[in-house]
Amino acid sequence: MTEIRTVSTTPFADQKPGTSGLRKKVTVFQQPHYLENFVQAIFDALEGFAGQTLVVGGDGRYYNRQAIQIILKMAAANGFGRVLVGQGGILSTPAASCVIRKYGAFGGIILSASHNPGGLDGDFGIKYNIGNGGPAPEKVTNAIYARSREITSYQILAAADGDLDGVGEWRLGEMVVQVMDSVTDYGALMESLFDFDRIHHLLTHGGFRFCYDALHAVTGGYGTRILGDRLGASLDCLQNCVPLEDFGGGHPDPNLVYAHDLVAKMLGADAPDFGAASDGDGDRNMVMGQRFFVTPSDSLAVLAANATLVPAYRGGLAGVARSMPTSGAVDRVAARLGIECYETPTGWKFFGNLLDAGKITLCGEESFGTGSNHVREKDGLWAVLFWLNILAVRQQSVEAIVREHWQQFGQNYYSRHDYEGVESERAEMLMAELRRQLSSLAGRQLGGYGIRQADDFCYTDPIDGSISERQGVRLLFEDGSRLIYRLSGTGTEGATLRVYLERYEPNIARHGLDPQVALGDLIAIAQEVAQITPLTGRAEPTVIT
Ligand code: VG1
Ligand code: CO
Repeated sequence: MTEIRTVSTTPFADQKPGTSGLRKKVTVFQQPHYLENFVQAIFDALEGFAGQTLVVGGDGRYYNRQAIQIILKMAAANGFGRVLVGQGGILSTPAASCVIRKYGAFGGIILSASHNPGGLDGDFGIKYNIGNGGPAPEKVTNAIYARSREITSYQILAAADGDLDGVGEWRLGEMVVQVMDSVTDYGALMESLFDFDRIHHLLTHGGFRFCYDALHAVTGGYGTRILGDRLGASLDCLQNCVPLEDFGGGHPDPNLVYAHDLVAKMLGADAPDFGAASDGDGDRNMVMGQRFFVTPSDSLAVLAANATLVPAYRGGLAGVARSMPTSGAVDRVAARLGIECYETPTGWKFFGNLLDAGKITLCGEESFGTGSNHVREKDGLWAVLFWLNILAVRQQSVEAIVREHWQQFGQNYYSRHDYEGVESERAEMLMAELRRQLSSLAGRQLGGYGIRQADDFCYTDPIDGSISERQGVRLLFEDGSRLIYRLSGTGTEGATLRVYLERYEPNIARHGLDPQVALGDLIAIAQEVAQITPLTGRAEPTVIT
């Protein structure tokens, strides 16, 4: 007989989910009852899951396996009927979303701190996704947080750990645990969207050279199986594709700073034609051509403009959406196509309603996230396949495609400056000071730029009417340029100030400059208005993307 134990506990005050779930140091999660409290708070915030299916998987980082064993026993004790878990505890974030949808699960628990470093000294994270496969909306995360503040006990089955490594089924009390191959369902979904024959031909004929870097994170297995085994990419195209619990000591964040091996290769003399990387949990992507970087905002716009070249989107797009700080490049494509473009707060959870209602087909964020209605998460490998499909059809270089795009639509120069690890109080003070100035900023001239509007972004969900306030301070200039300030909701140490800069350039003769030069005036204004150096003590950003 397996016994359900009710364990007494006391609340932790810091279990408020951020932009994408609860993220903390591994050592915080390892405290007695810490993970259990949060998982019980999730279950307590939900209704009607008795006998239903839960999906569980993670990015394979340190503590993934231990956490999954705990979650399985708690799911059994709380009355779930079945848990689908990825083999070895592995499911990329988009694969988890795919599995939740495909099998009509009640929801899913995804274990990931995404692009944050892993290992004993690194970060861990957990988030809940609802039955549409997407991150829980704010009303659910708020309920989970509220519950975590008053929790007094949790329920867990007294049972031995089970086998996560063999595909198959076993029982935990009344509940069935089904260990499933981590790649099969997701791979089949990709094959249903893209022209795999054409991509296979591109990768195996005509000397096209390609490099995919999994940064030793979760997409190692997905890349090897889908790009390698299925699409014929040779092994030397697949770099850092062995997933490691600590990501090999690296920072699994696909950008110009952290994806250094790939970037060096793509900027080198003998660069491949196409390079791409994904992050810790497989939902982000970076795309590069030969000695050419594609900004994520441009990537979204190029995918939207070329969508009908891909089987899944041949019939056209219902609409598109981007997060507020993402550049307006995709807005111009939407205007040309005569479709709606929605502007949402930062974080994928805000796209879910628009996707469910069929208002949008593609969406994306400046933070290397792009996705579509095929799942309810952003999807790194999907974006790579989308680009490969376009390249296979157009038979042009990445640079030629992007430059042609700028000729047609103009170029939205864009950059994000991050100030990481700032003392929280100083960062809060900086934001408070900016908010205090808002009313006096509108109408002012700063270094030749007139401010048309200054506000704190507030979003009303067009589907359910829910309101999300204080989503970022915006300075909108007369010429369409924008400056945005917000604090990160995914960090685990101090605060990260993000400054987003954008300027539109219609003149072809001025395209393709170094964005830091093209945005020079705005960068100076951004530092001046927010008093970044005096208030944070930082002369320079830590990461520029
Ligand atoms: C960051 C990004 C945001 C993204 C979020 C989760 O959030 O800016 O666009 O949705 O990470 O991505 P923040 O609050 O730190 O700016 V992931 O790949 O970490 O799940
Ligand atoms: Co991620």
